[in-house]
Amino acid sequence: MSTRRTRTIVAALAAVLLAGSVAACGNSDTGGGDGGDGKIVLGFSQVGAESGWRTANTTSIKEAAVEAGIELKFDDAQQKQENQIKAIRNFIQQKVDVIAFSPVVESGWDTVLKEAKDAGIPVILTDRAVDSADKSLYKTFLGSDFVKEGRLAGEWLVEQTKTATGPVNIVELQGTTGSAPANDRKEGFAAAIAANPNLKIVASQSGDFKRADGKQVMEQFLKANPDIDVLFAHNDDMGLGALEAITAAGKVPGKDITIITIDAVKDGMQALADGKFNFIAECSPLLGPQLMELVKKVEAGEEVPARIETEETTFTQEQAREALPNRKY
Ligand code: GYE
Repeated sequence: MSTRRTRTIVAALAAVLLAGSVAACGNSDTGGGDGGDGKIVLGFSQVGAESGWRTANTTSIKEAAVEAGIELKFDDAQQKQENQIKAIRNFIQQKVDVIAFSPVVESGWDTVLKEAKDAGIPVILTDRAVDSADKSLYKTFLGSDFVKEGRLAGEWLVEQTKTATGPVNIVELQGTTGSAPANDRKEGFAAAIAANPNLKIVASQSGDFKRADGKQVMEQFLKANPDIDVLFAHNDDMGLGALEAITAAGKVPGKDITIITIDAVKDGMQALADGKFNFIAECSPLLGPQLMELVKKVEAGEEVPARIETEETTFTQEQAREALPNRKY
């Protein structure tokens, strides 16, 4: 092979390699537009892994991203707002195409959301809302109506206790302090039970949506209040934790104490079918497929509705027994 020809091949190879590295560098710089293979890049900041609901929600989002051909950058904030803000700033720096997140608490998002807006990256809220007055900071909010869930729980109790002649003592296990579902479920429940003056909330405290905390707070409730008729827990997990405290106190859950929860994850539905819980207002964690649809639309610059509500139902013990065999999460 002549030296000249060798030199030409080497030069051609070098050009190809150079072009390749420029393209690669362009990808990591821009990140956005595509993940190097034409894919939309979605940065998702998850609340944490505090409950069965959250685990099912994470699975739904990861599976739906694969299904939709969307490259997912997933971050678990371990229930800390500062971690979520950090994750969102990272996504902005990486120039992802779309940012979605489930805000752990409602307030304190304006600054970071403005940063995303200034960077031209659309934001989608999933599951939980923010209380920002400026609605232009996000494209849409996909999730449940938490006030309605609390109301449905309260209305069921009002119906069950309509013949009660004396006071009905209720204890409430609230979700994470400052979170939309805790604020809204409390509000909806309180509004509904106001229909019957016999219904009284005698203690209300946060169990942070976690099983261990639900157990611990219920122990305190039981010590301080000898006469508890009803437990309203803002999610199944706290209710499940409370079951242990109730049993340990020598009471029969579902009989001595009526238990109402929200979510309807498998373990909760099992407790309901077993007669340990009495009523669950459903909150669906399966938001993944709808989220991916929205990601595609906002990335393409299409208009999307400002609010998309999840469809949900409620379960009595009998309905739980029927639904349980087909329950996916
Ligand atoms: O009810 C609870 C979870 O934000 C709807 O968060 C969600 C709530 C859900 O930890 O179990």
